[in-house]
Amino acid sequence: MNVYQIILSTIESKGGVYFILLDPDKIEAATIPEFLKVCENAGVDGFLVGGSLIVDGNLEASIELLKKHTSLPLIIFPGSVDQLSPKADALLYLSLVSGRNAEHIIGKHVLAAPTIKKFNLEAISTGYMLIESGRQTTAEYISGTRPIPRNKPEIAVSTALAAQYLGMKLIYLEGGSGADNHVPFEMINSVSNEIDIPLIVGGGIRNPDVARQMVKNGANIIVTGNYFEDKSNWNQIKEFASAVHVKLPVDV
Ligand code: 1GP
Repeated sequence: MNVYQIILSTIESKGGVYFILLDPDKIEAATIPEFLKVCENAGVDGFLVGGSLIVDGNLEASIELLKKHTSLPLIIFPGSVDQLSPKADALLYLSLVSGRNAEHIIGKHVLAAPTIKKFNLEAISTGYMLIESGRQTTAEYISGTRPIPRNKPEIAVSTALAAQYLGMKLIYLEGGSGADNHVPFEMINSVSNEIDIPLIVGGGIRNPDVARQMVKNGANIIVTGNYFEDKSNWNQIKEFASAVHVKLPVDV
């Protein structure tokens, strides 16, 4: 099974997929083995690795380290064309369909394509949509695009449908890392009611109840990042995973 098939079958069997996003700038090699063990025991389904801006971290070394300590899927969540590695299991091939900056819709993809081919990386085409979440986020600033207004679910629905009709395999509603406000439930509901491909939601999720509400409103994949950079929160990883796995009994 490739990673996309694993995602589809996990949605089917557990009712939702729970991914944790790891930022190579924040990865501490010393704590990774313990962190990954906690994640595996808690039922986390895989990891996204990458970020809009990597300052000090080395993506390749981070993936190598993570691979040593987990067999869960490792998926690159690229912030730029140099965030590619043959050691990852797949790549979210993000097209920033909420924006009107051609570089982030198709330009960077042309530059990355030969390397993806050479690495034989599974590229999962993803309609990536920034949703207004309070303050300007790194992804907005770096991409030079404006997010979809949070009170305009109809724009989000039309954008997601357009991405689906263009053949994309996932839709990602992104509030942005550390967002003040997560993507509104109403928008998740409206988008998921109209599309036929899996829906990922991330950004500013700091509470398992919010994650569950998102899944109940139609999100299929939930991503959290920042929250587990603080070790004192690790004891909640299981709660998050259980909240997303709506088809499994809560104590599993
Ligand atoms: C993934 O950018 C998010 O979609 C991660 O956001 O760090 O706020 O969880 P947080």
